[in-house]
Amino acid sequence: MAERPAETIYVLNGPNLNLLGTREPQTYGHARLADVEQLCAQTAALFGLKADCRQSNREGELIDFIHEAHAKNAAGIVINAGGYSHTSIALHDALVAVKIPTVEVHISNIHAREEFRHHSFTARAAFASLCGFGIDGYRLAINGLAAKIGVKATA
Ligand code: CA2
Repeated sequence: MAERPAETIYVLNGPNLNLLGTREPQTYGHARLADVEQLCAQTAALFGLKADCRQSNREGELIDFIHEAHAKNAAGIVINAGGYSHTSIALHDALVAVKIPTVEVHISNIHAREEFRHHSFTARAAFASLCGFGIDGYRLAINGLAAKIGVKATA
């Protein structure tokens, strides 16, 4: 019998996250963005899902990725919008508009940092939000997303 094609989750990383592992290791750790993307691909595969990982330093491009996720019928979104989390009503609106189950991730514990990081617009558009687990937050987010959409581990 023919297998169904793997469903895709979009993993979106925002501004400056391309610098992961190269600066501020005391806050963001030593792992690089490529490590995050590998972790996401491996975790998604445990559920028979595909992780389509994107990073952009531009707000509009992140919005385009969200629209693309909708157009391609993505099963879910994991988003770390970086600094835009705290400022972008436009990203919030895009996530609300597409109605795709979304988990917000922050590598650092934003609530233990400066006050301006305590509020997140993207968190309001997500069904769950994780912060402070380092890059393991992405693995936890995909596990939670799979549970939310009713996808069980295949292995
Ligand atoms: O903790 C997170 O994941 C953040 O989303 C990271 C954002 C920050 O603005 C948020 O408040 C919390 C910043 C990403 C900056 O990434 C860098 C990584 C390495 C070196 C320099 C910046």
